[in-house]
Amino acid sequence: MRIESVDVLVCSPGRAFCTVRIATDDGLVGYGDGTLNGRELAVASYVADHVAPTLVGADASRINDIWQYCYRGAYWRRGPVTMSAISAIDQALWDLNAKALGVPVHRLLGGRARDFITAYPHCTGHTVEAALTDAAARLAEGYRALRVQAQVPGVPTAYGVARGDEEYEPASSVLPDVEEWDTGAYLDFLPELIRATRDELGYGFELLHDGHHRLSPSQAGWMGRRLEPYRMFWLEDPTPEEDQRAFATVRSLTSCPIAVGEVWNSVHDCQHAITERLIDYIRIPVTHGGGLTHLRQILALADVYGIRSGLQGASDISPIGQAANFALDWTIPNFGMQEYMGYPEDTWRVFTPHYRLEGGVITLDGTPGLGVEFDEEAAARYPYEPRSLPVNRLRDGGMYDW
Ligand code: CS2
Ligand code: MG
Repeated sequence: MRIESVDVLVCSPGRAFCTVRIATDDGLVGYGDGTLNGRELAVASYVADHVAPTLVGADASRINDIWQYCYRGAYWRRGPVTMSAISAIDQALWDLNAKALGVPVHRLLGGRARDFITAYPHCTGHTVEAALTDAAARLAEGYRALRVQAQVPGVPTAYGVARGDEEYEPASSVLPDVEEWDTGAYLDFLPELIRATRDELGYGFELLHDGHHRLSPSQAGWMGRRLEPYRMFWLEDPTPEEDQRAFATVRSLTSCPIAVGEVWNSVHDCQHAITERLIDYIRIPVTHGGGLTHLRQILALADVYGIRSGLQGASDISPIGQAANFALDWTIPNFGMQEYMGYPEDTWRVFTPHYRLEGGVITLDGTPGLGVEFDEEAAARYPYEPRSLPVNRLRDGGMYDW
């Protein structure tokens, strides 16, 4: 099981994905997801130009050693590009090793700790009414947890809300779109949206909302207090994530549960937030968090502090990365919730999943490996199309967090 090749395949079936393939001299192949939305080629270059040549000839069964070689062996550590690159390699190795043994990856992680994985979708609309219609339709499909977002009155384009009638996709233009942000309008609006959701649809489901890094700690505390009567499952990213200590202020002001982590990449990004119990859910996806090998460690630390998982599952995590999330969701003791945003139709012409999402729950069928097939010929029919995430400016033109 010597590594013969490490290749990167970047394609755009409906949206861009960066996939790493590792092949061994005995004919085994494993795939991993290294998609970093809008920065796909940076990860591709990191893997292809800097790491792939160093792994040829390595024993593919030594996942732990290869992880340490890629992380500890590099002087320049951490960060989204590096950790997504390491993740893609790590996922490909878990996939390959599980295929070699003829078992799903979760069996290598000790087996299932639950019968199904609870998933939440995105419910959204240009008005409160439209968002609630969407939410009601998802409840009718069987979902028992919903993320609800809607257009903020007075803010022309909002995070989580599509521009026209098409599905929402944040990276939708070649150069970054400039969006406009108004914190006051959001502070006025969100408690109304959440109140209307509970008034209209009741309390028989878990309710989530993503603030997308846009409040100060005191504003977040103010907001959390206003949401307390509506029993939120979580308020996500109330403040920018890089300031771990800011969550102490949010915590001191509200009992609303807080979910954070989709832009963290390493245990060192969240060590303080975890050990000081500043958050309730940790959202680092396998794809951006150094792979199964590293995220497992982060989730084990979180468990010691009573923090549960809420792994990011936006459309920019490929179906392979999602399956890697599920391998952990199945096996950890501290599972909380799994995001499942969904994919454009064309994505399914390249990726064939063996997981099922029905009635708001995810199940797997026992296929060896991560359980997602990647069709390289089909991928070649969808050449890479670069897309950027938007940027945010305030009304006065000053830059703001997106
Ligand atoms: C989001 C993402 O999934 C989420 O909660 O915050 O949609 C995020 O905006 C994208 O992953 C950015 O690429
Ligand atoms: Mg988010």
